[in-house]
Amino acid sequence: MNNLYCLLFISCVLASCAAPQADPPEPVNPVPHTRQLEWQELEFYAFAHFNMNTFTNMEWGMGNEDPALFNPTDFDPAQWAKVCKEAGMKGIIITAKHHDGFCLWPTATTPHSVKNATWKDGKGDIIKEVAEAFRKEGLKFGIYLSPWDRNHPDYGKPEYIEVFRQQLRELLTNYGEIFEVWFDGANGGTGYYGGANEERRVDKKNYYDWQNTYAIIRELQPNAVIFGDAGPDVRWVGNEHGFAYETTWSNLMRDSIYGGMPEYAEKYASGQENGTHWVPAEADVSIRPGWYYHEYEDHKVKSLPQLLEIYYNSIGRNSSLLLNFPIDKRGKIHENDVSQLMKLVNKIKEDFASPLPMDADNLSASSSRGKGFEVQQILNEKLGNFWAAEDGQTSASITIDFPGPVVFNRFLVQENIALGQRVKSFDLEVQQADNSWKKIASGTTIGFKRILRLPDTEARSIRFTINNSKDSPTVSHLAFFKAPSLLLPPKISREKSGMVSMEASEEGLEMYYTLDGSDPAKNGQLYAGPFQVLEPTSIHAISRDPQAEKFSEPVQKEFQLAKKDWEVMEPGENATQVIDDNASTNYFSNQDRVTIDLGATYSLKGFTYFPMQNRYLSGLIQSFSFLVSKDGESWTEVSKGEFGNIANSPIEQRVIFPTVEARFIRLKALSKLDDQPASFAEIGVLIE
Ligand code: FUL
Repeated sequence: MNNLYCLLFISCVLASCAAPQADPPEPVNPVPHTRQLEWQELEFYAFAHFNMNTFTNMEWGMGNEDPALFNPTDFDPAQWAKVCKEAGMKGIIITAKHHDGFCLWPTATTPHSVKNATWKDGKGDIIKEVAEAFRKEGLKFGIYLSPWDRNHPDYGKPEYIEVFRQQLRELLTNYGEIFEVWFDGANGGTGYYGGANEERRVDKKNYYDWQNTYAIIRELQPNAVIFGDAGPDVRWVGNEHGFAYETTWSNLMRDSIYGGMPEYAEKYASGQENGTHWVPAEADVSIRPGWYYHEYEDHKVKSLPQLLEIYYNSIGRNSSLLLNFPIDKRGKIHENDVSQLMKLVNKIKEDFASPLPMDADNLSASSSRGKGFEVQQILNEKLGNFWAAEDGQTSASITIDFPGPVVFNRFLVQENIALGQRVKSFDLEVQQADNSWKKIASGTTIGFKRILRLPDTEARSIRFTINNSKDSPTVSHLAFFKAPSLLLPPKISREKSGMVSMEASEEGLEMYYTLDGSDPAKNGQLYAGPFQVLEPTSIHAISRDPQAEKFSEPVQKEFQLAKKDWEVMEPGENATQVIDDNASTNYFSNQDRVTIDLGATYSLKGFTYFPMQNRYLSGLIQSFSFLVSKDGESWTEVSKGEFGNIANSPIEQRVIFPTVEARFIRLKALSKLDDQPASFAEIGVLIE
């Protein structure tokens, strides 16, 4: 062979071995910005509500609180950082200023700050200490800055916008790298406003001139994502339960939205297939009912099953999870919160501990665009290594064969979102003994991550089919797991008569309870049927699987005075529903009030109002007057105030007042969130 032939031969061999890398698919717009991609990988991070409300036992302060009240006794940001690190959370966002206007850093813009707190004689700076503690653990730091300021005299006037921007500049300049800036949609309403004590509504769309505020953030912290209802980078999930949607697009019609628009949750929160901008969802939820610390919620920290629902319905549905800790009056994350958080984290670890082993040789796809995008790429967890179907294919399937039968109950799949969110619907099938395929699940959107919880399912082969995609689909990762089952605690409910029932989550479980606060696993009485509880009582209960000899985690339920002898003195068909001890039934009052005869005289020290729990809310009470009477004729007002944040978080409201003897009570709505008759799911009283 002469030299020329030899050269030709060698290059032919090389060309056939090293098939060229295929081109990646064209992106489907909108696509994420680099800062959004980095943020998406964080997935799970903490929210800390710690501010004036911590010391006044409020959810929304009015703005007239004395700064001296801010006085944590054992402020310990290193503990917060340690807890978050252990839980695998990637950072924290802290309420630098909430609606009451109190600033956690010594701002030059207002005296309403830590400068005038008792804490550290006014020389402290919470923001600095938290930022440093988190950085020390290698965690990220973000800020919540409430646009609404019920303290500032200029709120509602153009001058305030400059104050707000100055506060932002201080926070973005003096505390190192900020990963997220959080703007609340709740703003405008009654407040102190420097002593004016009036209502100040603002034009939420135009008042804040957001574009120029965003420009400050881009200039000072170019890597920070900005959170708001309308993004611009990350959007609100539309509820405070921590749940995204079965169909959750990261695409949003961003220009149709502004922060705090009333129809946001219903119309926009799940994103839109044809959304013009990339604005992924973030699910924010508190580990307790309230955002701020209230001692009476120490035993209302969310249970493991509740936290698992949140995890799977947020991170498992193309959203990040921002889990809130109401920092306590010491300045620490409360022990009960830490314990529940770790139960969640350990269970999630367990759920994903054993992926079904998938062998590269046993994977096949109906279409692959070529080298670099083979189906084997799904084994790799890196977003940038992905399988892609050929151009023009808007449906395709991946089949996974196993050497023998396998059992799974979790399915996880991710798209390479850097090229846009594409998949519109998919199915999951398993091959049966007769070789036919059986559909076991279907879904719509995937996005960054979609997780399905399934019953234990046996398979030899599994087929994942994308039925419809905006363009040729991509999958960056796909996996199956067998999560251990979770024994759930009993459900406890009480009727008006005071009869308490317990319900097990599965057949064959035993249930044990105590009425004296002691451990039901040790001292519990076996539940044999309904029993009566008339006085304020705390019930502790567990389920037990007698076969496996395993206990569930305990559950605690607080009951106030039973409503057995109560009567509603207001007209209306459904009036009794306000005292049936069932928060899913409602009473609507055309008189905007409810009057109740308790049947006997009690020493009352407070009342509770459970707002309606329906999907679409109406007649929710915003500000109230609470009156009592001994004879049902002459009435005394014992409390007047507002139910802060009731629109976004319709949880049970609890109001304490100086103890008073009374037999009759009346709750009157002074203002409501709409013009509908006032609604009441439940009313309760707290007695001495
Ligand atoms: C809401 C606020 O009004 C709550 O108080 C809380 O800060 C929550 C995260 O956002 O809109």
